Amino acid sequence: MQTNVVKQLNQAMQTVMKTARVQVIAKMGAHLTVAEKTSRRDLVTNVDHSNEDFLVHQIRELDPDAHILAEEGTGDQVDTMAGHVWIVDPIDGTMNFVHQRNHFAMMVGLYVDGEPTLGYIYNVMANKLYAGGPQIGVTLNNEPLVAPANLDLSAGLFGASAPLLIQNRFNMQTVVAQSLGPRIMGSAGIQISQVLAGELVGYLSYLRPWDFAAGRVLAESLGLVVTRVDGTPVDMLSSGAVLIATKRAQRSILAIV
Ligand code: 2AM
Ligand code: CA
Ligand code: CA
Ligand code: CA
Repeated sequence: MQTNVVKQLNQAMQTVMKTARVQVIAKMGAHLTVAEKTSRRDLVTNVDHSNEDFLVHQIRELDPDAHILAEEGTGDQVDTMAGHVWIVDPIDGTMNFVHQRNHFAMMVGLYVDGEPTLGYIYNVMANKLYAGGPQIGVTLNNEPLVAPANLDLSAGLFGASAPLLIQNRFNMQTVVAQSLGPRIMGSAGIQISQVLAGELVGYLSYLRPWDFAAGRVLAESLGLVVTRVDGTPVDMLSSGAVLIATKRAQRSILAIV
């Protein structure tokens, strides 16, 4: 896409995200309807649905011919990355949203013929909007975000996922032991944004496409690496363990997992 088109789309999407934030905060104050999806730890609320409806509708207005992959099913059946594909997670960290009314994010990523193009991670209650892409750079609340220092695993905090750490999948306890310590937030979006900000040297979790679509765009734009645990490339149509890290931390982590 031409850079000026990307810039226009970016401005429009930032406005959409800010509107969505205001709506979500308003609805969060009222009664939530909470349902279990696959287990008592896998929740969906009326606000996940209403925010997804809103985001999908707004994206259709901005980019009518695009395909949209959205977690709660409002979008399209997407089985190819050809053309424009938007990937939407309306509330990331639904468990936090329900039990803490805090520490959740909304995320949107745009891929054009499979190429990471635009990404948005909005930490709603902290009011931190990470936005941008490889052509236009990354901003935090409209200020340019500097690429994080290329710290090794031993020099930083590591973003863990509770199930992987408890079960020691991918040797995660050793990974954590070599870092300065584990941090667990319960929101992939927030933990990825902490890698973007240089607060974590890496994050490893089992993720679905909407959990890391936005984060991948933003991370790669900042010189961070996003791969499977064996170092192979990710693709946006499959689920699995994903590592987002500095280049140095990634090398150390791949040698452990
Ligand atoms: P979600 O809130 O959008 O479902 C911690 O639960 C993190 O892992 C959240 O970012 C959550 O996203 C994500 N996640 C992915 N798959 C999940 C699952 N099956 N159950 C709970 N959380 C899941
Ligand atoms: Ca979910
Ligand atoms: Ca999610
Ligand atoms: Ca979600």
